[in-house]
Amino acid sequence: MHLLQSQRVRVCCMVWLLAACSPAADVVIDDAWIRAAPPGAHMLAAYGTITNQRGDEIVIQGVESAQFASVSVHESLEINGTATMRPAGDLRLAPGQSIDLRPGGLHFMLMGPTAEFDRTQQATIRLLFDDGSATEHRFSTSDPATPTR
Ligand SMILES: [Cu+2]
Repeated sequence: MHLLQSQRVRVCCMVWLLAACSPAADVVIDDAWIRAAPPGAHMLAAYGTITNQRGDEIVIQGVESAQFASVSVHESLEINGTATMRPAGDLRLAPGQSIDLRPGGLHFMLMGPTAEFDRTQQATIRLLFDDGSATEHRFSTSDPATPTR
């Protein structure tokens, strides 16, 4: 009896852990890239297509990376002919929805590399959701001279 009970507890824990981990596999960023910047650059921008493959809405409330002092979601816009950007706030994605982060629009602003960030490097960026979960995504650096970008 005692053994059975402890086994049941363990199974419950595993199910709970799996449930807590599930968002990781269900939020994907395709074509994740960082625009290459000159050595010593203080700010870099990351782009890609975020897709919510979960059955529920997701709300991205924050973004972070151990490789940068701060990461935020920005939106580029033009005001009176001047290019500027502002914080974009929370990103909400309905089930199945994708949003594009691309030059001239939404982007992740990477500020203050914690170590020299060169043009061959990759960055790991974490998305933080309103339910307390997080997903990790790899971004490769791409030279702006690349024709497709
Ligand atoms: Cu920005």
